[in-house]
Amino acid sequence: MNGTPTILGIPYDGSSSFLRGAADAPNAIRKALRSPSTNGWTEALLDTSDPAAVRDAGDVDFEDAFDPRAAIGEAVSRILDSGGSPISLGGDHSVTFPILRALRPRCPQLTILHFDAHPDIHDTFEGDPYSHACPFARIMESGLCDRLVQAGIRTMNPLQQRQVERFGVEVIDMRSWVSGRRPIVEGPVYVSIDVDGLDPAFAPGVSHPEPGGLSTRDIVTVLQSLEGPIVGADVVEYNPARDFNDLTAYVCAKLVKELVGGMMAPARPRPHAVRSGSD
Ligand SMILES: [Mn+2]
Repeated sequence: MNGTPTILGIPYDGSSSFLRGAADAPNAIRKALRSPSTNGWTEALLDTSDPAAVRDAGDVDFEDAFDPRAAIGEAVSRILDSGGSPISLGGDHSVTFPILRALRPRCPQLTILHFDAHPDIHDTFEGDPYSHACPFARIMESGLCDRLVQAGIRTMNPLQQRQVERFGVEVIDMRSWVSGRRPIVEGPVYVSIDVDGLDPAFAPGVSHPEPGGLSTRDIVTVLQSLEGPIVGADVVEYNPARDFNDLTAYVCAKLVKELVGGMMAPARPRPHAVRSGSD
């Protein structure tokens, strides 16, 4: 399954545990994507500004939504029904569970590649099983993927470590990242990027800054190495109220562009398999 890359704004931060603000991210990221300070081309020379190649489904409407997670699932299902693949702009990380609930029936084989400072796999957090600290517990207990690979983790605690072991999650924490371990993913993949997986030096505009993290280039390199297909993606937890000079908005836009590019050209050789012309 590989559809037309389709942007979906999810202006929802009602499950954030510390600060609100992520609901303002979708339009801030769109603005950076369209900014004349840069262009719409990926590094592999694919034009993400071509409206024939990339759609924008607008934002999930929460005004009349009785259940925000149902509204998110319905919006994702509409994209899938129309032959699209969703690239969701969060919103807090709680949105990933309803996205996957809508996506999984169409993807019998699925790996989730998850970049984050936090494992987000608490069974419940402050009494809320749908908190942004819990989406991967809900995803794993509902069988919404075959593999969950987490990278950038640097806030593990004993409670979440037990959950990781219970669900068989593959965790590449920052210590093992620095020693050279990288995600190895084959086949259909959903990419969930919590912007706080990046070091705050690269992405300061987040609610939970956690030093000692990934660089923008670290993530871009992994995205460009995915064989795909990329069946869906989200970029979550950007908080414009915490940003400086839109720096983090541009990081989000860069990641979105490379994700769109990955969807446009799913059958790419891994960079290490490309031989140089001088051989
Ligand atoms: Mn996080």
